[in-house]
Amino acid sequence: MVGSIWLLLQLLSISLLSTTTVSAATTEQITRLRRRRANVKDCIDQPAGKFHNKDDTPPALVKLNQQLIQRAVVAARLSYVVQEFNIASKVNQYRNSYERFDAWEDLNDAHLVVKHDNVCYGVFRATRQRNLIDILQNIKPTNQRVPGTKCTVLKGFWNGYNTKYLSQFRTKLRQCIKSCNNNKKDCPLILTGHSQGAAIATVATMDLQKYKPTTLAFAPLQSVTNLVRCKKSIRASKIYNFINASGGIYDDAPFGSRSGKIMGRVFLLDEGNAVAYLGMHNNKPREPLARKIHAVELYRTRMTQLAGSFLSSPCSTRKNSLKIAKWRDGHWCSRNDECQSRHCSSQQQLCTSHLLGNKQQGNNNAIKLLRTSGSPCESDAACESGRCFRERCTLENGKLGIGANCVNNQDCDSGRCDNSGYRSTDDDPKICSPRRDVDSWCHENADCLSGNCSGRLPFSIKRCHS
Ligand SMILES: *[C@@H]1O[C@H](CO)[C@@H](O)[C@H](O)[C@H]1NC(C)=O
Ligand SMILES: CC(=O)N[C@H]1CO[C@H](CO)[C@@H](O)[C@@H]1O
Repeated sequence: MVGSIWLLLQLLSISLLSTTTVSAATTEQITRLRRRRANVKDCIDQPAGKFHNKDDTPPALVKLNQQLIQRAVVAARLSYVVQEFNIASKVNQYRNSYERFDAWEDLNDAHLVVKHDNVCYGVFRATRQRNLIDILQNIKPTNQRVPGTKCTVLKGFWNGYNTKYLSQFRTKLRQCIKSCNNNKKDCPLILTGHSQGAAIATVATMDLQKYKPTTLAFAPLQSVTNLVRCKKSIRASKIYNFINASGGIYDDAPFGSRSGKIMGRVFLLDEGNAVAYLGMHNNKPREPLARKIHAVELYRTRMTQLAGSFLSSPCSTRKNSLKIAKWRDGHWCSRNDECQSRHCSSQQQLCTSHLLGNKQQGNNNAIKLLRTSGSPCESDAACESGRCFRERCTLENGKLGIGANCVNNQDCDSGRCDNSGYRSTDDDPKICSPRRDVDSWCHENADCLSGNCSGRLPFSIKRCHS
């Protein structure tokens, strides 16, 4: 019972952090974070074979092309738009900016069909002020077969998809997909959402396989309950899951469930420009976790940065695609599967080169690579930024980035040192946390850029006010 109350609180706080409105100031603030130049070492292949453990396979490699990243920028923006209150009443306004825009919502869920640059997007809303029964449905380990498929999912996510407006949604989506007919081809379909919305997008992927969708899931909750059987009947390689990690800390929402799984490719996005590809269906737990880095606007910002980093990246190949491998030596880590070298030093929580018998080829030098922001350190000289503070490498301005352990607000580039939001106990560590813009949920004044966190009624949920 205590366990399920705890889970309930966790889900409630997911909903609190998921809902925001456009946060220009936060975006600005994050953009201000000095971004590392991608290092060539981030994208070179390691030689196959001779890894530390016999069982280790060479690092998985995947290419993300520019087109996909550009669509991911649009998808992340729409995952944010779908959170807006009364979105269904703003359809006319949005029709000025998109080729098509339809929206449906009820108390708990919302779906969008949007056409932009001849691509159709199906977009799903994350948990909001859900009624308690509905939240309990998310954690109740009941499964639901997705009709017409071999897949079963947690029932709460099926309910989130199977709304009373589902048939209208399907109709508009089909009309959108057929609206590119002049060149005899369907419009491509992207399914997307953040958090619970990302889990619902995964359910939609099963239902809408006939349109060969590409799925862009930001910080997905784990939804699939028969992964082994389901993944064979779905084009799972077209599902891309993006998970935020910053300063050695991981978004906790995608790692919370014991009964469901993430399906498809899994990517970790750090606070700089490095992306780690963890391979297909990677559901391994990572630590430490924080709720504070789950906020949807952070994903939107990060996708935009990723698109921006394309042209300057030494990793782009001539076909305009970015080769994504794993993190290089000197990058913080939690598990071996995040590192190019396949070795995450457990003492240091740092990717270190661990190839055997290759000393003369200079692999030991790799250990001396300068450490990235948020990585553990003992001396200034170890860090790319030239500053080691509270045992973490700082950003180039000498302040700690989001996710790094801190003591005072002044330690942090964001100006906010707060509990990680993962445990609601006294030993919850303090980390540099984002500050949020007007209308975002908050707990206290210092959470807000405006410094005013208040609720209209004595017991209403608090938001940042100007
Ligand atoms: C904070 O915002 C609320 C709502 O707009 C307002 O009533 C209140 O006066 C503000 N408080 C401060 C200290 O500005
Ligand atoms: C992938 C992603 O969204 N990363 C972000 C995680 O959060 C920090 C700030 O809280 C951002 O700086 C990262 O860009």
